[in-house]
Amino acid sequence: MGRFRGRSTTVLKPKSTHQVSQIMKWCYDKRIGVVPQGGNTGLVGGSVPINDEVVLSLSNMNNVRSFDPISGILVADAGCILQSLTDYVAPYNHIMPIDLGAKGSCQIGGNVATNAGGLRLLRYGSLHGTVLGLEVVLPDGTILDQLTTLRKDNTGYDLKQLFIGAEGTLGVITGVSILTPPAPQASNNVILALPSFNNVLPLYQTVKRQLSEILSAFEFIDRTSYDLAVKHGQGRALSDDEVAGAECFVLIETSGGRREHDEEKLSDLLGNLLEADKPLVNTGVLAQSPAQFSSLWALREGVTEAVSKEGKAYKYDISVPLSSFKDVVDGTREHLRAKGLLHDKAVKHVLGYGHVGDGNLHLNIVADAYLPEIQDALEPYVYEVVASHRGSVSAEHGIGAMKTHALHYSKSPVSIALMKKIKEIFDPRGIMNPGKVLEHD
Ligand code: FAD
Ligand code: S2G
Ligand code: ZN
Repeated sequence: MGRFRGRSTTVLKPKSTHQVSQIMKWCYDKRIGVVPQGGNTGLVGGSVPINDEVVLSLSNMNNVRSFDPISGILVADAGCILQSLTDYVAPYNHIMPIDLGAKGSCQIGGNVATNAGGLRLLRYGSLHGTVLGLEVVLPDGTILDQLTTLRKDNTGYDLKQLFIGAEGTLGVITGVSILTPPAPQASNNVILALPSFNNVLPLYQTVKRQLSEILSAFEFIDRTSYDLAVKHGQGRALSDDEVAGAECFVLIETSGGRREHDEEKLSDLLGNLLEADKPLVNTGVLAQSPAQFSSLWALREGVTEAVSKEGKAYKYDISVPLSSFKDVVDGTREHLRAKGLLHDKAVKHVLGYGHVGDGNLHLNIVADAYLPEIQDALEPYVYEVVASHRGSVSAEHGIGAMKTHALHYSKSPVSIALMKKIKEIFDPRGIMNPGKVLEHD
């Protein structure tokens, strides 16, 4: 995403696990740094060399190894693009347990390496639960074959969990075994315009209660996010007067077993919301067709692209209590205003959107240009705000190169020391994605 540039001289694109093993053996012996690269959609600089490390791209390892339509267990090369796997399992009436705006480019190996969250985590959980096994090439070239398709295997330490979210710092993921859920018989979505952010929490409680098992996504975008998405052609879900007076928006998705049943539940919900004495929402648009279903999602998924078209983005992917989402966005805006940085030649917008059910806020600051005074105003300010809420400085995008200095805001010295011991065990020569996740002593 623009901010991170490397100077690598060599990109290797192996076609097999054996070739990855050969490459790692060579680089281990020669003490050459290696950066595993998937779709390069990461947002914290994890897939970009810091110096002249070799880039090891998994793009040429993109075959499905097996799929069991009964269990839904898929075994695929790490370089398979998420959208390709989604298309592969669809005819079998299965879906991938993960969905994110980068699905057209990101690879399942990169998703696992970053423990990507995304739009379906609320319903299908994290990759720590859906990944059944991994094949990993260790820094010295050893192939660790844990590519089990067993649902249960309680035999010793669950080593695969270490590589989920390790961001390529412990080994190269070459194969993934993942449980894909059955495709819902019926999916629907609705976008709701809220007069006040304060209504999001009570709305979330109402929606969880009324939709219960069919609720599969509950996404939030503030007014600035919505306006930028519309400005940059990411869809126009609501008319101007439907948008008037809206402070923020919520996108709800349902995925269930019977369309009539789900639609009845959704219509009842919408009716109750709009007829309440003190309505939590101004209005809502229920998707009436697959095209409209997609366009509602496009608006939410398109915020990232709209932000990058609007200017230079400072992105903070944080976990904080839902009740503080708005305060964190407004507080950051006021902090920048107090520093005299809120004007067209510096910071143009401060906006927030994200995955409500996961307590994950994407705080984005859009500037005219990357300026040291903006960076200095934002850090450590944002990280201290997150720490004051006992939140996480990285909810789903990882640490990469961008946040190594901020890890201590969310992990204790004891935790960081143990992580360094684990890194030492797997990568004693420090060739695996050097400079990412953990700071050098
Ligand atoms: P890359 O960017 O290539 O690499 C990411 C990290 O993983 C690097 O550290 C790299 O070294 C390592 N890596 C990659 N492949 C391997 C491998 N095979 N073995 C070992 N290490 C490897 N993220 C979310 O969590 N949720 C979202 O909702 C979300 N939405 C996004 C929307 C857009 C439009 C964009 C651009 C990004 C979004 N992201 C999101 C961030 C990004 O898409 C994810 O982090 C994704 O999982 C990265 O996958 P990738 O294949 O592009 O990995
Ligand atoms: C999302 C995408 C990246 C960003 O849209 O859920 O994870 O911060 C984000 O724009
Ligand atoms: Zn996200």
